[in-house]
Amino acid sequence: MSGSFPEGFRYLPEYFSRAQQQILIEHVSIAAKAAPFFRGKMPRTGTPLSTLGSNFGPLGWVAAQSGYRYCKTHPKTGKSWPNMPEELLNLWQEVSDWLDPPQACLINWYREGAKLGLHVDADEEAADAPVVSVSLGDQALYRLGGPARKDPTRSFKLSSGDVCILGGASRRCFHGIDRIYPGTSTLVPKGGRINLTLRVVRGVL
Ligand code: MD6
Ligand code: FE
Repeated sequence: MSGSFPEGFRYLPEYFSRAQQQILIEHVSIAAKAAPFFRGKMPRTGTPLSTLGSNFGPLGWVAAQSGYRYCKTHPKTGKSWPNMPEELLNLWQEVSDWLDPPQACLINWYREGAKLGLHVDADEEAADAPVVSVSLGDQALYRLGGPARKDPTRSFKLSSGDVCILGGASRRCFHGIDRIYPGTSTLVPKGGRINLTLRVVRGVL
């Protein structure tokens, strides 16, 4: 790694112990029974995403051909998303500087070959609230750039238990996952990598 991180970006390697990671994965496994992983689609083109998604919390992020949006219910079951685990609410309190709790936690599952193109998280009305991200399972190659797509990027590996925070100016920086490294962790029962992203979506009414 070289150069500096954008203002407001924080990387906390090995934030969670193996035992804590196991508790988080157990929450994901239980949630996936009530709110099964589903494959989202790209807006307009309808191209399937290479990741599978589900959510915890009052709102869930859904990728559909009609657009990206936050929904109170699972698109297939029509039921509310499983409750946000206490451990994730605690994480938010510990590492974010934001008073309101997160409303959504996207659960993204990367199996072999899955990736996530360079993007900015821009579907939240609360555009200044930080996004807190937890990596579980296989290692991933993370790419972080600047506010313009053409800005130079830097790449580094994220490992199970790592936490990163996109706050301040970094909240509007491009980032993505170029690849995962299959078989580098035994944490996820069916293999792969799970990423949890905690977000405040909108002001509380
Ligand atoms: C991932 N992360 O780690 C993808 N977004 O699988 C993200 O897209 C992300 O790490 C917003 C804030 C932090 C992130
Ligand atoms: Fe993102």
